[in-house]
Amino acid sequence: MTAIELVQGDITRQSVDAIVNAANSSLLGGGGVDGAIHRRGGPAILDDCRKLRASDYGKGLPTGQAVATTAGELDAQWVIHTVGPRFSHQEDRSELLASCYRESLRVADELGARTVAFPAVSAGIYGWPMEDAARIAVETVRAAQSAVEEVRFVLFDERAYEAFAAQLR
Ligand code: AR6
Repeated sequence: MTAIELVQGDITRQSVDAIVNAANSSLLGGGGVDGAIHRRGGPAILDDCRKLRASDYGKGLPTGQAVATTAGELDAQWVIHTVGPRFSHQEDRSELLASCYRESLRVADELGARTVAFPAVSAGIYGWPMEDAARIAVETVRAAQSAVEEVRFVLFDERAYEAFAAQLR
């Protein structure tokens, strides 16, 4: 059974085994939580990402998948990069968003990570409505068969925190 914790704050300040990054498929950085993780984690993370692009992920990391790198100077052992879907009014991409959580936990299990921090994947620049993003995140983690002992959702602002808290009630 994976315990779920909620924290309002900055994911780059968390002390956990693995920090999940809401990346884009280039793996080469961006804004939002991705920018914050690379800034605080330092250049070792980008070095690892470049190596992944030069080896297994020449075309980038597909949406819904996850891959790990060093966490550099962050207080964690690994960053698990996942690529959320952009929200679409035309098409239901919920399954891809659920896949981000499932695949990140699968990678965490492979690594032996016991504590994992997640941001609200896709709920920023990728435009996913926060309530729905929170529902998918919580449902998927609850249903996951994972050896991870604690999933910590780290929500940047109060609105995001409240959306996740509502799902746990
Ligand atoms: N700690 C915790 N949450 C954060 C932090 C932080 N330091 N910074 C932002 N958030 P976003 P996406 C929240 O935009 O929607 C990047 O350019 C933020 O308020 O980071 O998946 C990537 O390279 C929001 O609730 O990720 C991609 O191109 C949540 O994290 C694209 O953005 C996710 O917002 C991915 O967009």
